[in-house]
Amino acid sequence: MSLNPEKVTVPRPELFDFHGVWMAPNFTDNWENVQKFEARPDDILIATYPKAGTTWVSYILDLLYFGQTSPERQTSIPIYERVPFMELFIPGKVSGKDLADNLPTTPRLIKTHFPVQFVPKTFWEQNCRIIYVARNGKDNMVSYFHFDTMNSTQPEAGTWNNYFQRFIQGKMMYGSWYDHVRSWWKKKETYPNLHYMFYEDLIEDTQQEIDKLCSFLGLSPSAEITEMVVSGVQFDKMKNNQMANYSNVPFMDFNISHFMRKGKVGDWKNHFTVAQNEEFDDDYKKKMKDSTLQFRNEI
Ligand code: PPS
Repeated sequence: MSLNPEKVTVPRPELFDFHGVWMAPNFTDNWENVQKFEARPDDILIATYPKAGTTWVSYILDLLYFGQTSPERQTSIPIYERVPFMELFIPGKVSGKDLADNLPTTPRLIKTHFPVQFVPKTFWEQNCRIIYVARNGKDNMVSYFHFDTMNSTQPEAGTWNNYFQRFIQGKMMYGSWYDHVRSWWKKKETYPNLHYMFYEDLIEDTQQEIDKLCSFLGLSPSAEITEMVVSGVQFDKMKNNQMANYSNVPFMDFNISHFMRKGKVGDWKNHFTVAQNEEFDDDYKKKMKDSTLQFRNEI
């Protein structure tokens, strides 16, 4: 039985060079409006390269802010409506920007995959808090590959070998992972309201990462609430939670792969050949040599 029975397959988009970043129309067609987004000082932007843990952190924030005050939200509003995807523009659907504009909550939680240079300027002007989540490149690539196989709004994934090369070349939707994680990391030097966190740390010690998030956000939840959040965002809970697992999104074919797929660090070992691993490591050293950013490919 299909988990998302009203599945719709749309023609796969082609990537094109958009201000120096590989993108596709669903994320650029509303560019002018998105750039004019009017951020409020209490807006919180969750920024990631795709497949780095966006949904996980979005759900953590949603529970921290609204888990107690709006319990009905937990059973009736999918995460992608609670935390709109700012630049998403699918003809015939409400745009991410409009959803974000009309969010009734305070704060408004907003998702983006934009590289740092694409973020609308009001977020900086309003000194909004921004949370960036990064994931090690190997697992990020594997997760993205499976996502592209099952999501017809993404470019065709093709073979794993081909995908591996494309990732290294940065010819992915939202461009180079290397540029993305590095330039957001650099931004931290000049923009203190940016909390940079890692998927691997969240896996290793979810509670500790939530504590750090709370301290960044100026929240002091009771031990009971923290426990409720930690338990509510465990992988299996989210995988079985229809409001968090994307099972009602028509463009995703769960017969191919699930959105909540494995949720692990080190799954790349089941995909990378020895030669690919060497190639990745050699190339990584060159590309990342000037950055102080450190990733863990295993924990
Ligand atoms: S997206 O489409 O860019 O918004 O995807 P994103 O949410 O950033 O990333 C999806 C990957 O995150 C994993 N995930 C989790 N891992 C552990 N615990 C929890 N709670 C969790 N929630 C989401 C999800 O399974 C995807 O990773 P993979 O490796 O494909 O399983």
